[in-house]
Amino acid sequence: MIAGDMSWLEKAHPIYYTARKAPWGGDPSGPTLENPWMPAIQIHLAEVIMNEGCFYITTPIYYVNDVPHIGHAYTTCAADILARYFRLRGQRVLFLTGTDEHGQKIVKAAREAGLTPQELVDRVVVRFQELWKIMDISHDDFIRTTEERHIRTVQALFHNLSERGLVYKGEYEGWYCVPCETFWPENQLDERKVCPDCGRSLEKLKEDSYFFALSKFEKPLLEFFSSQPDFVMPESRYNEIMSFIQGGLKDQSISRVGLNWGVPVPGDPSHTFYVWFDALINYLSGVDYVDREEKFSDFWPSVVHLVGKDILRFHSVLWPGMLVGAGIQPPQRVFAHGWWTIEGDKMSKSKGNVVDPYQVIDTYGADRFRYFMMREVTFGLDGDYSERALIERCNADLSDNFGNMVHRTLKMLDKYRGGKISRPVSYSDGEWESLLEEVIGKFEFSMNRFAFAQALEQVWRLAHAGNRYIDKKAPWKLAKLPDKQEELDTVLYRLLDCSRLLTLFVFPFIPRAAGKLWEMLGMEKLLEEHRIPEDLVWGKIQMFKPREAQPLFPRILDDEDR
Ligand code: ME8
Repeated sequence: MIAGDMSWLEKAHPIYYTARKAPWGGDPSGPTLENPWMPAIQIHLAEVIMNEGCFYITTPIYYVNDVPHIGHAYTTCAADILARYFRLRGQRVLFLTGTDEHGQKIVKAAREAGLTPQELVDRVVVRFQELWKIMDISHDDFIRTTEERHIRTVQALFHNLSERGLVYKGEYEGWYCVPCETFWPENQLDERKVCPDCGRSLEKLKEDSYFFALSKFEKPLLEFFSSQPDFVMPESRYNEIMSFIQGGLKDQSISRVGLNWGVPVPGDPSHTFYVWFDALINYLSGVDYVDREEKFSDFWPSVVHLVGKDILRFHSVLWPGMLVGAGIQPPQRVFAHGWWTIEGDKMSKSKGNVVDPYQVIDTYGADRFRYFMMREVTFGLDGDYSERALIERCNADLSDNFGNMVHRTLKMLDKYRGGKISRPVSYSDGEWESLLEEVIGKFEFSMNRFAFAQALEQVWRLAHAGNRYIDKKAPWKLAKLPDKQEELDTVLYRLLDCSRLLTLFVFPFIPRAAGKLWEMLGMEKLLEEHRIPEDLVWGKIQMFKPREAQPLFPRILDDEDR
């Protein structure tokens, strides 16, 4: 396939533009990030398309010049939630994360630490891998760019592009930011010649380089963008990238000389690949592009990349350009999330305000950390991190609403029924049924758009309803009245059933607490073996034999409470 030929497009993205109503019957014309229930044609475009039930989700591969921070934890947590969610839906999921281990930045950090680059990356990679363990991240694979399988893939892709006449040797002159590993064109700089991203001084470099003919892909990429309005999400980012491409694309330098910490260019070992060319290809290494046709053809068509907004351009311009050039279809979606500031300030080492995920988890637990990041901020917008906000959010939602409802339910079951209860004969209830139906519709819709905060808002409507129901029905009063025993059974069973449904909904977000709750509910099958939406129906607990109820999220006392 050559640039200009768009036949792959139709094959890769079958037409799914048929107008369709929102699942709960609302008007589907125009959701915004802030208000996803508003109208838009995007609604039906925003569904994740599965290829044969496969879903491939990736995080950026993180630089190992330093230890992980909240930004890394954020993207990885979001990817984990999607992976768990789609697994619950019975899909085959491939969830890839990893580390970006080449380039000048690593060499510099190693030098400063008195280590070789290999020693440095071997040490720091462990910090990432351990963090994912304690955060309950369920990735299927972890890729390091120093691995042989990756090096082979980079070289294969280069070979592929060369064969198609899309690579040439020239001379590169530009302003380079070492910490950001980015070249800046003169026209984007002012006279100070500092990096527009990080503000640090740039170095002027002039050297031989291989180039990828990205400029040839201006038109194909614009056509692709027009045909895929949800290729880049959120919408504001899509527009930003579209106008960037409309501004014209330049060929991209893809190799460096004099830097041996990188993947060698085949046939010209004085060159190593530019770290971004190298890094992006990790997503192909993760599906064994070179060796395993089947894995690639199963998973690649449904690949979704989650990235921070700062690296969106690489993922939505250079990367699809490289792929189209090599005859590979572009990803299904690139979603750019916002940045965390810390108590209103930009997070930086020099300010000493970098949030250490290890510390947060140590103090509050992985579930609270995960929950806070996903609920506090609409995915796609910037957010502010503070311990106070985390405490308030977790106390309100996890302790006072969810935890309270479930705990009260289990305690009452124990007290009034010795922990055992059967499904009542007459159980159907229109109000509960329509509430659940609406929650499922909006939850699934939000999850498809990666609107995690909105998905959780929906789930909590069930917990609220449960709490209100307890207050209204006052089981402690029913317990005292002999003619109300049947009603008490129904109330308790409803609450128990509601706790089961809540557990299924929240499992992707707070897997540890959900697992514990599942056991407390006495459910026989493992949580992971249940399926949504099939099991999201009332009345699926047959006979309840509970374990002892433990509070899931004891309130955190903050300074004001003490
Ligand atoms: O960019 N808030 O790696 P990286 C939210 N190796 N996200 C943040 C953040 C913040 N304050 N700070 C950083 C790289 N991030 C490349 C990726 S992929 C082929 C190569 C996010 O370790 C940032 O937006 O610098 C990015 O998505 C991620 O951390 C990786 O950062």
